[in-house]
Amino acid sequence: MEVAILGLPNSGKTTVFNALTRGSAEVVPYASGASGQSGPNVGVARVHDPRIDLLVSLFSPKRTVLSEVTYSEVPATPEGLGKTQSISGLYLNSIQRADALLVVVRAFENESVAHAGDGLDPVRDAETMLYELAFADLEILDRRLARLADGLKGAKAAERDPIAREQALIERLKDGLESGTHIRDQPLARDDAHFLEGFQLLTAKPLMVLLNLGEDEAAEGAARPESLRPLLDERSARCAAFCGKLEMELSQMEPADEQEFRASLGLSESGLDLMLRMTHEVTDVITFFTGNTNEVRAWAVPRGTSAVNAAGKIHSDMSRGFIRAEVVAYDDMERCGTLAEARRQGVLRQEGKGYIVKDGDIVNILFNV
Ligand SMILES: Nc1nc2c(ncn2[C@@H]2O[C@H](COP(=O)(O)OP(=O)(O)OP(=O)(O)O)[C@@H](O)[C@H]2O)c(=O)[nH]1
Ligand SMILES: [Mg+2]
Repeated sequence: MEVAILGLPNSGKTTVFNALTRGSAEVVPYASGASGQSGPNVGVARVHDPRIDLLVSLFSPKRTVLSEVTYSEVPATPEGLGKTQSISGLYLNSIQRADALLVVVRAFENESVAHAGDGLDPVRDAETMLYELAFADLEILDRRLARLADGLKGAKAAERDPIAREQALIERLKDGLESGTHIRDQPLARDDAHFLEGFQLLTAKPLMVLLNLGEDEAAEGAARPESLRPLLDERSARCAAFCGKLEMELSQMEPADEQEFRASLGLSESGLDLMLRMTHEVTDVITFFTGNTNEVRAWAVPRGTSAVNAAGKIHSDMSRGFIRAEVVAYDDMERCGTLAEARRQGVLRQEGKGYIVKDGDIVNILFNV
């Protein structure tokens, strides 16, 4: 799972990136118009799903492996942003690869850090970024239209129909984008949606917006996304708020100190946990678990994944030689306490290839190669 972090210059992208990855990428306020960063920052966050503790107590494994989310910070080019040229070339590719987008919006006052626009205005900045994403897609679609027009020139009669259909689809998507409707929010037939996946359009991706609050507002986190409601309500984007700078400092402390400090500030959930939860929600990912005395592990897969595909995620041999899956729901396992008891109570189920894995399932794949 990969999330691209983007936003206007000095919105706090690197700060948030560090908070999420416990990283130490250089945080530099740009003043002269040149971002200090030369390429994307890439780092990994581990998803601390508390349910894994139950498996650890069941199996006492040699090691415990959590699922991961990769965050990459996409640098902004100050001269381009807001002028529809920002997302292009090299950076476009790294955003296109991502499974979801996280737009960081500046909501902190800091006189020593230059503003991308004219003074502090999170709603304006969020809107700018939404337009930037739409413009990037318009460019992708225009390039495709030009290719289709070329293709039409030499096309035989039988080839004309599909080309014309695609042209009509793209024109319709463009109309929507031009009036500010992201592709994610445009009605699409299932076939069309599937066809469009190959284009890796930015506004088709799940979107999260993070208000980067000032230190003095950190405790108001939960209430602040309200200000973005009018902008995001009809846009199926998720919004959260925290103070990136504080979260970055907290993430670099020893866990015990971090907890104590967090409590003293009146902060509950960490910024990292909040973002990971939101990332799983917008990408519609579920977590299943595997366990034995060697390793306990959490796996993130798209909702709707079948048992045989889940097995393939663990190892290709397991899907090739799949016999069946033994499955216990997390709640049943918690209640029963041991696998033997789960078996006795009949909640350890035998499932076939087509079983749709549920969030929290504890899965043991039986296979033969
Ligand atoms: N007071 C305050 N300052 C912050 C906060 N978040 C970021 N900053 C400061 O803003 C400046 C820019 O932060 P970065 O995280 O480098 O911003 P960026 O979006 O990565 O910037 P570019 O990559 O240069 O576009 C730094 O000096 C940060 O310390 C915050 O929550 N509060
Ligand atoms: Mg940066």
